[in-house]
Amino acid sequence: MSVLKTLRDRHALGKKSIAVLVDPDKAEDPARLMQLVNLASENCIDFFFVGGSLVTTSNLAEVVKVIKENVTIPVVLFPGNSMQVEPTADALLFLSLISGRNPELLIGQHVVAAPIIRNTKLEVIPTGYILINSGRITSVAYISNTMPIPDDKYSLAACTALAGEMLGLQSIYLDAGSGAEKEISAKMIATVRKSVSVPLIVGGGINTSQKAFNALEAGADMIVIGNALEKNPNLLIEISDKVYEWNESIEAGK
Ligand code: 1GP
Repeated sequence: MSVLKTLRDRHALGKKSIAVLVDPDKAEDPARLMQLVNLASENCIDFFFVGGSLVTTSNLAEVVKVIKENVTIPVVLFPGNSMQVEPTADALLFLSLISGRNPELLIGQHVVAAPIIRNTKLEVIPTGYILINSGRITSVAYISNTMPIPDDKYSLAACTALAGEMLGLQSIYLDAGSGAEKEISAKMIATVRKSVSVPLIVGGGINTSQKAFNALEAGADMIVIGNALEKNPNLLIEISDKVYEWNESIEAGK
């Protein structure tokens, strides 16, 4: 099943999805990784995202292998650069960092990665990646050498997303950056949501079930949770309950 088709179908119905982000650098303890994989499976999490802005280990393939050997949840690569192409995953967010003006991350890395990706079976999901300021310099802002969009410049973010959609990008990922102090505001999510019709992914700093719910209610089709689960894996149970209730209410209203 295509990841993008799943997202589009759910978007059309108003249904929501959850992705658990695994940073290969933080997944070196096999027991903890298995705990997270099992928890995700028990709570019907929709996708695993795997990647990071800076991956210093060679653990990427191993993380994908552990997930794929144990559960059927699709694994979507969330690469920080062209080196993070792992053919055993299911799909890859082909990210263009459209909030920035670094040509390497708008098209440069893509040129390098494209012929490698073509020789895999990875589903390629062209995605407009938009960084929103979260109150401090995140790893992704630093590594990407780009300036995030100020968190009160709603129209700037909306026009950036719209331009991305007009360029043919098939989803938009609004990110405050991993471990962000401030999650992306409901107003920012709602404004961007109104500007595009493609699926909207939102992540960065979502560390309570209320924040997750707020993002979904504001218009996120999928929320991405990473950092918070390192401290409190059980948060996933609360968040998946919220998403389950949301999706059930859609079913009931049919
Ligand atoms: C980061 O959106 C992801 O790119 C997830 O962020 O680790 O803060 O949940 P967190």
